Amino acid sequence: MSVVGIDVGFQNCYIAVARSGGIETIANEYSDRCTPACVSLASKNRMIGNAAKSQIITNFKNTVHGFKKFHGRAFDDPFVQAEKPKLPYSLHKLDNGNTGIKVRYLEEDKVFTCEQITGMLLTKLKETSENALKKPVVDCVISVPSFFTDAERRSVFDASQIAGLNCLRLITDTTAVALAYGIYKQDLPTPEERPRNVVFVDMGHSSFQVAITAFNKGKLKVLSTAFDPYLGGRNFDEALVDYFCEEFKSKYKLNVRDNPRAVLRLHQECEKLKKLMSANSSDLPLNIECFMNDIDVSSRMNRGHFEEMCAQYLMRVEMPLKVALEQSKLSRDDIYAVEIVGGATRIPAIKERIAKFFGKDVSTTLNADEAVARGCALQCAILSPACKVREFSITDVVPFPITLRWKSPTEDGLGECEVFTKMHAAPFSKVITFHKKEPFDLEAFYSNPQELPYPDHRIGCYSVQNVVPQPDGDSSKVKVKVRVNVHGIFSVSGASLIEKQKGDGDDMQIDSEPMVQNEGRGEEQNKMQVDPEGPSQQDQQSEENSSSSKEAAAGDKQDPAAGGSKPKVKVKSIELPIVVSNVRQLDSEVLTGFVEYERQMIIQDKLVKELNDAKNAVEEYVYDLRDKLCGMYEKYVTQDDSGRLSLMLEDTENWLYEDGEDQPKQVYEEKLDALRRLGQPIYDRHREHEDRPRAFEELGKKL
Ligand code: ATP
Ligand code: K
Ligand code: MG
Repeated sequence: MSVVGIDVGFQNCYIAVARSGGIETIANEYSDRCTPACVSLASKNRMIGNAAKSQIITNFKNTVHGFKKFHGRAFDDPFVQAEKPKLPYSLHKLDNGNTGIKVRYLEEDKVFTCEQITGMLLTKLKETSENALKKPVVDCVISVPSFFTDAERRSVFDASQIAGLNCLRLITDTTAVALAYGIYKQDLPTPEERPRNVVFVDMGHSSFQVAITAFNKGKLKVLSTAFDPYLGGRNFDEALVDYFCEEFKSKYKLNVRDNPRAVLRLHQECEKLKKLMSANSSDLPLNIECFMNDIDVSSRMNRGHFEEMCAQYLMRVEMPLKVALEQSKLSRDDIYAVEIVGGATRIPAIKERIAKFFGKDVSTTLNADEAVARGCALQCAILSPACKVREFSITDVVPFPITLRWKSPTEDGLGECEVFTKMHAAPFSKVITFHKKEPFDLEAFYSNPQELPYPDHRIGCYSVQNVVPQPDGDSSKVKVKVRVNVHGIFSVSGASLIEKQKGDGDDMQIDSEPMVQNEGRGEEQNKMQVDPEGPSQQDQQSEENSSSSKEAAAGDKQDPAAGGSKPKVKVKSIELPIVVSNVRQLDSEVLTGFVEYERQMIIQDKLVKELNDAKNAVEEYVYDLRDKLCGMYEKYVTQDDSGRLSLMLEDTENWLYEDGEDQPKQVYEEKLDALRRLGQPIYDRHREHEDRPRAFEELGKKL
């Protein structure tokens, strides 16, 4: 069982693994712990991560980056439409209306879904972790932004499946950070004491997230989350790019925007400049040689000017902090520390604004780049039965309230109820009881479309089938279980028809059960009862722990709304089928097809790699032997042989650049064998000569 945590960033991905007792962030084959979220498609293979990033400018039409926010989004989505003109690659409307990415791959025009592109990235991250752990990796935990809606989360989850991963949890970025912060803290207040409240702020390349979390020994509870999904480091890069585009227009008469390559280069330089300005407040140069039309461009920028230019973005830092604090119902004095992570929090003006709002210095206890991945790995360790970690319970929140609306064809039982309020604890299950004589439909949607950073507030439709009246013609009691699961995804997860009980009269009531995770082995349930229509949505906790029979528990439970006076009745419950529709997720056949296609692409990449390795081996041998023929092998080969061999090496070298440029692997292997047959005797003679004195020496010692 693998224990792997993956932070899939808009720009940068990190992997942490559990190894030899600790959590470690691991490096890829470039000795880089950061793997760029970048995929480049080519005529024979794909390049992913660092190799893809180096193609951004040369192969810009087929090098995909900045795709994280296309997850679960329609092509016509206003966000997608706003991004489209800024992208060097093409977007394409898929048959189902989703956003596709159009590239040239294997000499063909090809449209990939966002799930497939992220699937490719995850394949790379999976391989990197397999190389580090030296065993297959399947189980993992992946981070998502707190503001991701159901559609986006499902899409990321599908991507993980395409890559052959078993994602145990999609965890919120800031929750992962909170876990990485809290789990090692020895001095947290006991459960009876007042919790320690810590603010976590993460500004990455594309978004800004805030979470306020309460810690006690062995547990963390997220009190509130808030965000600006469209504020991140890239806004600051773009401000610089805009500025220099204008400047170069007047200074050099260059229309930079017309030249995608130039824009991409300018972007890279502006990002470097931005980072330099974080450490340096003096005037800094920007120079790009042969920028466009053979013109070298240069300019200058300083922090003060940069901050002026970015005032509109800096202004937006405060709002999510304010919202998070209000939602948490804490005051500034209740805050123990403000921990910042994410690359863009290194911008001094951002740090200052955060510190100013909370009236205290920000802390950088955690590694700003790796904390999310480390938290993911810790969560994965907690969820893995095979892994021993300190017990730590995590309670997250529902970022957007969810409402359920119900209707039946003939009965007039139309109604709705907010089943998950804003900042409700998650994961969480609730049981809702209906009284129905016929099948009925449930529609789930986010309660407040205007606050949703997503254009469609609908979550899905669920038809509860096979509902029939009781033998005496009365309504049947139908219990429907709804939940926000460990991934933060809503579902109607079950329905059952309960035999009639005397005294039922209410239209609907909700019983709720929070799920208390226990190292991932089954879900222990604390029964709670909530009356949704009651004035106070009070959670009455009855200390009943049952990890096994939910059905019996549900049946045995007294009707909370009907007063406690009725006798308990043993009842029978019948599972009802639910037909799910309008949920934004890949069809299972489509997903299966993508899984298979990803496997083929992996094989193709492997073949290309083996071919390249075989070709490189020939080239290396040529250079190596040529060097040695005039060096250490000189004494062990006749002049004639050496001359003949040199000629052959030269022929081979030329061949590699001409006819031998593009040959099957076997041809290179045969070529290498032929060369080795000639080189080996020389090598052997040299070796023998080297070994002889040593053998004598050994013999001498013994005598
Ligand atoms: P997201 O969280 O939005 O998905 P991400 O996780 O890929 O994105 P990070 O890796 O946290 O983002 O941060 C990347 C951003 O931080 C980039 O915009 C980068 O330019 C910026 N950044 C990194 N170092 C610095 C620095 N020293 N000064 C200013 N900005 C920086
Ligand atoms: K990241
Ligand atoms: Mg991030």
